Amino acid sequence: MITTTPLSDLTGLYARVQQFYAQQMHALDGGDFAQYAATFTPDGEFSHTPGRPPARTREGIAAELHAFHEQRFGNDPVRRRHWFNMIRLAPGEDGTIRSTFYVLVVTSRPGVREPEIAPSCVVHDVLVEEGGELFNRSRRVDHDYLGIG
Ligand code: SDN
Repeated sequence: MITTTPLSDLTGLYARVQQFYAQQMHALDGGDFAQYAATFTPDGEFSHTPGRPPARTREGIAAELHAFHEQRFGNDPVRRRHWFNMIRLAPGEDGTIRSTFYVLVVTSRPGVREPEIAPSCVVHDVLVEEGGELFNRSRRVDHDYLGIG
């Protein structure tokens, strides 16, 4: 069964979450890993690829992203864009917000017109509001091609 929170209760939060995600992913796709990590709580946890240990704390998350990009792409001049869609919010009794959504990662290279579209993922976020701002307490990325999620 599909249950929905009344739209009037969700519209403001939905717009805020979308704006939060846009700022967060512009930071990531722009290569500013420290700014991306700062969108997590100080003790935040981030798992983006099954098999890699989850990164913890802002310093740990930024370091993991530097290491991953270095290992995966080295000097390959890729432009990556993470496209979020189908965001489903479930505000909890405890004040946290569970957010589940789809992601396609689009990778382009200079001079190559057709981008690569992979992986296709489902992301499970726990968001919290602190001092009027949203933060990720955790993020787990499941990859469709691995049959998880
Ligand atoms: O931050 C994300 C990510 C992400 O950082 C990813 C990374 O590589 C670094 C939010 C939502 C989704 C993602 C998905 C990925 C994919 C992952 C692995 C890959 O590109 O192969």
